[in-house]
Amino acid sequence: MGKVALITGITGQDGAYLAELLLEKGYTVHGLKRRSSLLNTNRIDHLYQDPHEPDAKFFLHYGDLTDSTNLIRLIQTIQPDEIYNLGAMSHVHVSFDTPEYTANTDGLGILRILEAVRILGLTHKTKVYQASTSELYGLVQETPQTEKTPFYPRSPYAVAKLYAYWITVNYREAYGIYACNGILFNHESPIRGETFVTRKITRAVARIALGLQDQLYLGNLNAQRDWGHAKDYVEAMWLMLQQNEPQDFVIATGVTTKVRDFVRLAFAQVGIDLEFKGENVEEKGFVKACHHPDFQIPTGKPIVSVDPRYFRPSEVDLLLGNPNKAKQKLGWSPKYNLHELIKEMVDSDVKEAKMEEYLRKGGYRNHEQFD
Ligand code: NDP
Ligand code: GDR
Repeated sequence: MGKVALITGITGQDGAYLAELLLEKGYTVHGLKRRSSLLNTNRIDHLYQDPHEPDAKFFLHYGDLTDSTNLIRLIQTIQPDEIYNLGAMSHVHVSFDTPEYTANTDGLGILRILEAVRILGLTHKTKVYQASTSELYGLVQETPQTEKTPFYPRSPYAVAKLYAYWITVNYREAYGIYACNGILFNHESPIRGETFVTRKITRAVARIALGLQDQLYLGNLNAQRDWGHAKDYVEAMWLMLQQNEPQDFVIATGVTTKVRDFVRLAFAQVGIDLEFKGENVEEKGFVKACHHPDFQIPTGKPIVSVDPRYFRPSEVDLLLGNPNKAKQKLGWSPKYNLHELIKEMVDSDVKEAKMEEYLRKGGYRNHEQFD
């Protein structure tokens, strides 16, 4: 009999990659999905299996991390061997606008899961993974950051995740639950949410190259992040739950890059050389040269501008992880480097933008024109 896993946040970037990985490994995968007025399963539609089929291994359940009774009932019915708690209000900037909701979901969500495991007498059966984050380091006390670096969260999101981190440690120590924190640094992919900076950039690169958009507006170009590929990172989550003892691990590439350099590298992918001029809010990126035969953007044209609305009330300036413990104990190391990641993201967004261009050329504007 294969193992049974429950994934919260299955409709998100990591949930989709993890579900794919676990299905490949022969797991039966159950996912927690929020009810929404529009379909929110785009990232996992390719994994759908008809639940009427006798050998179906993929199931979705309505639920929410703010609803304890729902979580208890589902965990009782599913009796999972492993729970991956990936569900969260995961946007740092948005957490300043929705701090209480973020605390409830991102802080208390894992408490509800751990309590359900305890109440249902599953402490020795069910292993739990908590999606912790490099945002815990915030105002960094040490570089590179390791499992031992002190935390100093800088957003309602990070403060909520700090509670989640420690309640996971506490339930491990108090009740012997196999519970781990993966302290994951930023990880991206072609299915990254469109409002995180990497995807916002790669989408804009594609749309600007094809003439579908004029400008890209960004916030702090000087922030530095340790960016990896989500596919590599979900593998680390799985490895953490396959050890003899539960432990917490930093997962990172060990390379940090400025947002401004990510922008340059992404535009270079479509043959556009960018030059930055100005200071802070005046800052603009100008086209220095365009080498790609298919994309003709005039030299001197400003295509990137800083808009202070994207500045955060308190910022995390520099993140750089040291993944040595994961390398040694899990045998994990990233397969993708930043250049491969950016290439995959830009190529995928160029494909999407070409589809949009094709529809526009064919006269398509929106559904209303067919009413
Ligand atoms: P996404 O934003 O792509 O996905 C978040 C998921 O959580 C979605 O499925 C979302 O559902 C779901 N969700 C949101 N609120 C609730 C709720 N109240 N109840 C149940 N589900 C909810 O995030 P990622 O996949 O990028 O990240 C996965 C986890 O890892 C998150 O916890 C994030 O904080 C953490 N993390 C991410 C890192 C990264 O770089 N990606 C780095 C470190 C940690 P819906 O689709 O309906 O919105
Ligand atoms: P982050 O990711 O806050 O690190 O959280 P994000 O991509 O949102 O920001 C990274 C850095 O880029 C700067 N930035 C901008 N960010 C956004 N979103 N939009 C912009 O226009 C923009 N311009 C500059 C930000 O200020 C920041 O410094 C992500 C999330 O996935 C979290 O859930 C996860 O825990 C952490 O990564 C690790």
